[in-house]
Amino acid sequence: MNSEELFSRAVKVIPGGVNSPVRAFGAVGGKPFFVTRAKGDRLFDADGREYIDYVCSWGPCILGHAYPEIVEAVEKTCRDGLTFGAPTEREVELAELISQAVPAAEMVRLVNSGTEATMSAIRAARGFTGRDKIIKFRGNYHGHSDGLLVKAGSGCLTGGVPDSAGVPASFTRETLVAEYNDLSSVEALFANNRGQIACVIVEPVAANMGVVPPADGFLQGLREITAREGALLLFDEVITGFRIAYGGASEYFGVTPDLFAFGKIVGGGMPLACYGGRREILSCVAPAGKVYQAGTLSGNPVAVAAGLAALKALARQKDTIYSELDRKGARLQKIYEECGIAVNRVGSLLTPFFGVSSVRSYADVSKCDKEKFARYFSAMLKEGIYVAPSQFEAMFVSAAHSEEDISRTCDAIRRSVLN
Ligand code: KE4
Repeated sequence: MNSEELFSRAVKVIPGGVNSPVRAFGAVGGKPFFVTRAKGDRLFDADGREYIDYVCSWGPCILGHAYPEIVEAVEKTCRDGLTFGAPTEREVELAELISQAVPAAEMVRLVNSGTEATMSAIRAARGFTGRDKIIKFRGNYHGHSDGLLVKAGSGCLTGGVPDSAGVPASFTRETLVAEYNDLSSVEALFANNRGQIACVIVEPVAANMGVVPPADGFLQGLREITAREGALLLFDEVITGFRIAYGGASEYFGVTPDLFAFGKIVGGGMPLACYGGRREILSCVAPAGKVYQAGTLSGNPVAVAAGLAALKALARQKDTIYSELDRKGARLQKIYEECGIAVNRVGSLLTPFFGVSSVRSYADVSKCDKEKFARYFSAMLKEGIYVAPSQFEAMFVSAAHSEEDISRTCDAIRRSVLN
């Protein structure tokens, strides 16, 4: 079956025909292609087309698709059983590896998705502080748990519903919203909710309203304000973790939060994420403490094997791979700039913004020309280049993107931004 036929079949049995809204091409028109396989930086669809892929499954595939060491680890592990629901040595090894990469993550708990990781980290923050309120930032996306579907980014922003139906007002009453890169908005919320805020959750590099880097001093400011107020700082590193540096954003920016959420890369492409942080906080999590959190497949051997293989490969290459990714990202950024397109980049994460001259905040993002983006997206797809089907997402460069493919992409960008 071709993609059109598969989509007609899918919409009859899956909401919107997809298992995650942002895949549906809703913001760019047309219907999604269906993938048959992927290898390196290439995706192949059911219509016989091949694309250079800059979605990389929304971040996990930093080493490229079907990375041999990860595939071999998964194949080998499967043969000894898929899941036990009992502890295994390799879960301990992965937790130790994450903690070695990010020393401030003294303890970690493995879960199955970024949503679970942020939701659970917030519960730990509330359990540890005894406080109920949290602060998030407009345009940041932290997964789809009820309390975080407030002025959210990513697919919520793409679909024009930054909140969500089905979430009772009482579930979001404790969620306060600040403005990204605006410390005064954070100070004001603390002033009006003194002693009630358990944590501030932030994407250390916003990537779900397009890429918006933290302004100088923003993250350090959050660190100082939360420490002063007795609140915890939670870095949602589901995208930035092991992406912008082997030690993630806390290494890259030199700011240490109390709690972390990791996902995507940490699972090597399999459903695995984790939350972690200071030992005294994580010691509140059951069964060590009274903050309950659980999961049938948490730490399952196959996903852990993929995560271990991915992190070991990154650890082995960490002195070269991140500078290489940064250089490739810079090549793409340069072309957008030469074409007069605003572009933000941190390492191998970047977003071109259409219809605006610069983007430093959610307010800037909200002025983007989404129709111009949609025309650019379609033109790139015709060139065989697949970028995220939304102005409010990131481009991800992987180690598998060859110089030749980057050059081909640059040529495609020059032609596609003229639409
Ligand atoms: P998951 O539950 O999708 O594994 O992770 C949620 C999440 C948490 N935190 C951040 C910073 C995230 O970016 C995400 C998920 N990212 C989106 C893309 N921007 C996933 C793609 C999708 O929703 O299909």
